Amino acid sequence: MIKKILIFTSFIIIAVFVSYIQATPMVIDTDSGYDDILALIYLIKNPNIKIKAISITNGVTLVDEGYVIVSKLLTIAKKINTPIIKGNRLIPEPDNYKLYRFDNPKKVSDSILNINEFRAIPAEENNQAYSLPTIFENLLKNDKKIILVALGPLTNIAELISKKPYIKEKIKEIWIMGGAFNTKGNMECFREGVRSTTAELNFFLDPKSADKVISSGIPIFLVTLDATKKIPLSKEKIEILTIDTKKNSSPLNVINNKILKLMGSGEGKYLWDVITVVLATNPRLATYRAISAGFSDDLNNCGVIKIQKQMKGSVLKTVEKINADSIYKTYFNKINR
Ligand SMILES: [Ca+2]
Repeated sequence: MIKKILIFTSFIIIAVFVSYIQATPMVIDTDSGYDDILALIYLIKNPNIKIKAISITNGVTLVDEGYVIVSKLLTIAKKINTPIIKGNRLIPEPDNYKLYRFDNPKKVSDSILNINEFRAIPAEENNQAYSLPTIFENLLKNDKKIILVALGPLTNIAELISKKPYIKEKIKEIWIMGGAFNTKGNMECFREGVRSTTAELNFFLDPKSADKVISSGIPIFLVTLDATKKIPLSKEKIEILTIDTKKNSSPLNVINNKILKLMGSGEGKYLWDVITVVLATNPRLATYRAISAGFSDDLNNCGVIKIQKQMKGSVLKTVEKINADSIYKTYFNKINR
């Protein structure tokens, strides 16, 4: 009997060890919106992913608000050792930026993330020496390349590449939620008398950084609005993704359900960042098209990207066909555990 237990225990140790060494190292940059939180829950619960750091960018929420949200989420998930980096606050704010702050960060941090009165880790308790360049400096010491996932405006990542260009070699690929090609954007922009509805929010908020990143030469997968619009968030989908907390009442599941309820279904509702992280961890759930893309010459043109005939930036891969049911199923299976 003892022998059997020993053999069984050895198997478990080996299995845990193998899954640990095979886990893909990932750094996440987020603007801490509703769908960002769901995407983080999915990655936290994914045993194939080792989150090396989370950096916070200005976007649908601001850096300081986002820091509270992410630090509370990590505390609830018992992952307090994951470095959280407060990113650059100096986003070049468009005139109408405030109009596009859809989410309600205070409601999220004060209510939804207050399960059992978990508190945010105050800034001084977390290691303020963290920065994206120092995190990558440390990661350079290991052989394995990092997958970078960008779920908000690309301010932090552009800064990282500019400050430490040699770090590019450490990045296997970047999965970016951003941009729109052949579809209407998700915001309206008025600049110099020109009205545009073609821009996507993340690129619109910091087009110069987006341009820098997609021209960086790092392999990039772009999950544009063209792709995410293929998977609208319907009432039925919300029901499918809602976890039966009577059977599985982990705090992250409760948060998943509350965020989905808060987001609601209907026109303009999508799980942009969830789709991005599910694909980043399961690229086979979509097909891709290699393109050459760049920004229109006028970077103030609301962050509109164009497919170019001439090779300007990196060769990017954009999502073409996407399997909606598999995306949702994969998300649900990973978090319902
Ligand atoms: Ca986001």
